[in-house]
Amino acid sequence: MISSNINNLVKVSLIGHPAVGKTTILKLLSDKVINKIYLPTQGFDLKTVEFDGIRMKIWDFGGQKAYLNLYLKDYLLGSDMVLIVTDSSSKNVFTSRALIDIADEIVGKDCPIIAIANKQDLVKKNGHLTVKKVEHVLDVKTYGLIAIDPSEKTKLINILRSELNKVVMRKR
Ligand SMILES: Nc1nc2c(ncn2[C@@H]2O[C@H](COP(=O)(O)OP(=O)(O)OP(=O)(O)O)[C@@H](O)[C@H]2O)c(=O)[nH]1
Ligand SMILES: [Mg+2]
Repeated sequence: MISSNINNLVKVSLIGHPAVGKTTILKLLSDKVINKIYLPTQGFDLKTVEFDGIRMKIWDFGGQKAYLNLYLKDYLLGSDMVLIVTDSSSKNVFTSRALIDIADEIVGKDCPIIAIANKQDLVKKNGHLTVKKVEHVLDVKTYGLIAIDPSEKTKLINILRSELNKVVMRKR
């Protein structure tokens, strides 16, 4: 566990194709009520969240092709952790695999790339993939999430906490 008097600042980058739930994940961390209206992120958004003495700057990058093609490298440089978000539909999971390969080349081996299999509420309803299947396709550590459900906030914080503890220990 990290001592609270250490001023740890980490850059966490959220990437993924449009409408997979990146901005909703940011809302889950910082808003009391989660607005479900889809407003595509233009460029990027940035929020600072703090727990356990770790200050996380969370960068939420718009998933539209124009942003990914032109700015992904600039955006990802300096990341301490990348969260690749998928909506768990098979089409999106398969196209996300390529995004992981691109990110991997940009950030290097000291920056973990973790996947979020979001929209797990749609597994039964719409035939979306289970966490296990998403992890099998993406071949990176994968956590399931329902970002529109405020009760999942603790789960998300625990995911970030356990992954970031490893990052901060390594940075020391
Ligand atoms: N059913 C379901 N819908 C979700 C979930 N998470 C997000 N959504 C919805 O998916 C839509 C898109 O969410 P956003 O968070 O705006 O998507 P984004 O990845 O930021 O999209 P861009 O900014 O275009 O890259 C919104 O209508 C959300 O309410 C989830 O876990 N389950
Ligand atoms: Mg967004």
